[in-house]
Amino acid sequence: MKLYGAVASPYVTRVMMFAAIKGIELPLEPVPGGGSPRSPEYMAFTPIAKIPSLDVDGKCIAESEVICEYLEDLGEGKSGLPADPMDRATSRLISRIVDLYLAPHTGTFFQQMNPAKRDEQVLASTAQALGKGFSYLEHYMGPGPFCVGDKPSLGDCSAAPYVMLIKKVVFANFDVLADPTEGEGRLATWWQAIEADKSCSHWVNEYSTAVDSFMQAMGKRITGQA
Ligand SMILES: N[C@@H](CCC(=O)N[C@@H](CS)C(=O)NCC(=O)O)C(=O)O
Repeated sequence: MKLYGAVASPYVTRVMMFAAIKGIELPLEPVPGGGSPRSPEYMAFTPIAKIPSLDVDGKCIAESEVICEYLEDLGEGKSGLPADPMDRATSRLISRIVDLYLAPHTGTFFQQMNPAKRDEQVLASTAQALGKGFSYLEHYMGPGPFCVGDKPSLGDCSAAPYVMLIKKVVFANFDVLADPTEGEGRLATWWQAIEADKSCSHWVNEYSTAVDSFMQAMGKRITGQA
């Protein structure tokens, strides 16, 4: 069993962090066919053509959340979901909120990165939508300090890389929304728990470094240096 992808993806990082909190080994390899998800070789394996995908004896499991659920179903290592059914649902819901209410807005901020081509109206409405996404996270998180209880679970693995991406793309470049992981609120205590947990912080930091390289390359493109 191996995971195809690169750590520059929040979805790949989600799965690697999930494997880490479970304490299971998961080799991460570049996608077959030269590293591009659009290579014919990779598209024959998964026509969805996105990373990550899990190779289980040549069979493909696509979609990061489904891969995490598969790893959980294998029954190896520690549980990556809480024991109580309501808590399990909450952890899964946090993951779903990330995909449905945070992730769709990040691309717009990338498009608005160049101040010369910025549309302030688009920026304001997207910031409002992103703020709503954060309020959903905050609403459904349990008392914590993690998303649900005192151990990291699926919801944390989905939210932490994405929040790191939003820190780098949105909070570092636009003055449209306050970072809710700073200060005293529930998302701040959650972020502190993520940073204090070795498995979570290891993968958040790996991802952070990868995003920095990407942002640097992107900055050069915007300023015409590359
Ligand atoms: N819903 C998918 C999203 C995966 C995804 O969007 N991956 C991006 C990288 S962050 C990708 O592979 N993009 C390649 C492309 O769009 O060509 C999941 O959870 O696995």
